[in-house]
Amino acid sequence: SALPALLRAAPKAELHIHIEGSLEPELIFRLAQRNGLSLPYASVDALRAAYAFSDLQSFLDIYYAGASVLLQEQDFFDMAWAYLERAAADGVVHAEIFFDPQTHTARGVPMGTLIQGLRRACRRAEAELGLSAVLILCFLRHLSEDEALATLEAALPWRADFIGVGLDSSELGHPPEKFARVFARARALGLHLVAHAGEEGPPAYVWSALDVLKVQRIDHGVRSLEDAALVARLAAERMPLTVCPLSNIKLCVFKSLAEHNLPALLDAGLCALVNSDDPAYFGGYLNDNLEQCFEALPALHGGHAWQLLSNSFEASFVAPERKRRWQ
Ligand code: ES4
Ligand code: ZN
Repeated sequence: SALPALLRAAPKAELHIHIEGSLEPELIFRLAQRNGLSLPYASVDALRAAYAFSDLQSFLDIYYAGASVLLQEQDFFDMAWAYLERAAADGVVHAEIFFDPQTHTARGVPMGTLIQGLRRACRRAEAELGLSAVLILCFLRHLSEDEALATLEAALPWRADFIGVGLDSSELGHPPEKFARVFARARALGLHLVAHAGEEGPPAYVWSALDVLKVQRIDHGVRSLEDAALVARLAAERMPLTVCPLSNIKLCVFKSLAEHNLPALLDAGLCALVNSDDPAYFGGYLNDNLEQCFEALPALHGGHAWQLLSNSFEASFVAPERKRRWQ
């Protein structure tokens, strides 16, 4: 059944979206042309045909290649603005947007160029779309902690332009504790803390994200259900899990949406919410994720829908009084 019009239009918060993962093939080609770059794909369709992934790493390889067309401030603005317009159409009234500075600074793009382009799109969304949008700086976990520390220091002139830090990229072999010092530094700076954990990695990575990094949300976290003591802790602390159903299917975390554990996460009393992760690569934006879940998972009912939307605001980093108005 189609997503009820009410749910489609209902206000919601999106808290797990990589802005580089919102770069649609059409925009990749347009930016490549604008910047005089040639792509190893003949057409938009040829590029999209390459979006067949077997795991997280096979996706990341093509995701970093796609992001390589971003050079000028305007490129970052155009990417973020396209996402924000699509999010607003899905009823998103608040977005906490991940960006990966190291992907761009490694190609010689100055930190200020990328942050200022993203910031301009966020400000325009507030003014023209009634959508509050804030930024979360993510460290690439396949790189060293020293590189993460240098990235945080390089971003400090724009400290007012991001509300927190996160941890993404290749999870297996790069446990949260590898980034203990940089998260402690971010915490001392008053930044919010989140980390990807329990997407491909084991429950132990969720434990160390909580205990060593002291994160306030877990991104993905779907493998937490393998560990009953962890589930009890997550429920007791109302620790949010930013679940990304279509992402999990495209990256083969679950075989099909019908086998996704979203109903079990909610029924365990966890503060789970639905997000799009990398919508240009995984086949849909926020309402597509919700719609396909409700279609494939008969265990989900109206109460779950309400819970997911309520959780999205509860888990956000907006001020408590604004949260109460939404919930
Ligand atoms: C990501 Cl799905 C996912 N997992 C980890 N890191 C990422 N970066 C962008 N998408
Ligand atoms: Zn993600």
